[in-house]
Amino acid sequence: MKDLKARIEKLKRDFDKALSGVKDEKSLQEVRNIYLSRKRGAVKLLFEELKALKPEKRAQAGQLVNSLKKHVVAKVSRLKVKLAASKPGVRARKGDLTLPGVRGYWGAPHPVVLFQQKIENIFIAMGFSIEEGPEIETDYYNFEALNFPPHHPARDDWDTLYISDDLLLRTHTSPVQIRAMERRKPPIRIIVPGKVYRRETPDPTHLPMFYQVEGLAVDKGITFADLKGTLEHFLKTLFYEKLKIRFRPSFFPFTEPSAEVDIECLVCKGKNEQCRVCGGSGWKEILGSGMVDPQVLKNVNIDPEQYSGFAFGMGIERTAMFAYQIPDMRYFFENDLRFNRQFSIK
Ligand code: 2NM
Repeated sequence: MKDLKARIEKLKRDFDKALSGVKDEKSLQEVRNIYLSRKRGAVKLLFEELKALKPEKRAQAGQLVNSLKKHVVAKVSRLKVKLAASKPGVRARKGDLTLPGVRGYWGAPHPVVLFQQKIENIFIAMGFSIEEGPEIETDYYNFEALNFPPHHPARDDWDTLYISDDLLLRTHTSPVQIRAMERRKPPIRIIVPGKVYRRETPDPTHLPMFYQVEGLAVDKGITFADLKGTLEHFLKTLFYEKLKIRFRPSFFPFTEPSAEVDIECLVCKGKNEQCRVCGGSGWKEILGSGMVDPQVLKNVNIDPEQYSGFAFGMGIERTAMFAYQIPDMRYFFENDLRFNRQFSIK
């Protein structure tokens, strides 16, 4: 027994020495097998020897052999973990500070939102407030209150998407202005940004859904001069101070008189007869506008003998396309971040 104890102590020392020379998993496996191999490992051979001992000595001897087995198993598994953690590949991937960083996902504010905010801020500075309303409207708010009689051919100019006989997707944001005038007394100064819908096939200048900003001012003594001054200030602030502007007579069922507002073509300044943006005219139509028709005021119980108002409307994408030279309206809704990121920092 003394003899066995000494042999096992020596085996442990030999094992420790062999293990201290191990540098990789392969040599670790080799050292392990010398002791733990099922067929010819030292532990297995020692257990074989125990069979020859008398039963009363066998238990104690078994404990000695087991202590060798535990010693080897514990140290092998500890070294195995250590070797795996210090594999050269793992270290390089975790710790190579010369590699470029991983860039996080970063979105971008939508160009329509940015341009809408630009417009809003100019009107807020003039004392207007922002009004919103439903995108699903009734025939009354979208047409009738705005002085389109039922079955009037002027309705054909707005390619309406109907939900039922009476419900439709608003074709402009004017119904929100009707609702605002019903709810409150003049003075009213509001702008109404939002989505509108028309039955259109998408092409470079049309979409079935787009954004508009409309505006409305109603008070005692509002004249066409207020309309001109307000829109002139707005356009000169949005584009640049020396911008040339012209008002051209037009027609809308809900305004009388009505005017379309053109600005000088910023691309060719009227100097290119083949200009793709203005068609060579030197002018670009930007806004529709007019004095609110007395019948519209009557429809919302505002007395047209006491009050008058002006109103206007513009397409946000259309105007942003002109301002930034964007050739195709569909880019706004492709959700390509390479496009969206061009309109803000980062
Ligand atoms: C435009 C052009 C001209 C307009 C009129 C009204 C209302 F409700 F006051 F009658 N809202 N918006 C208007 C007038 C809109 O867009 C091209």
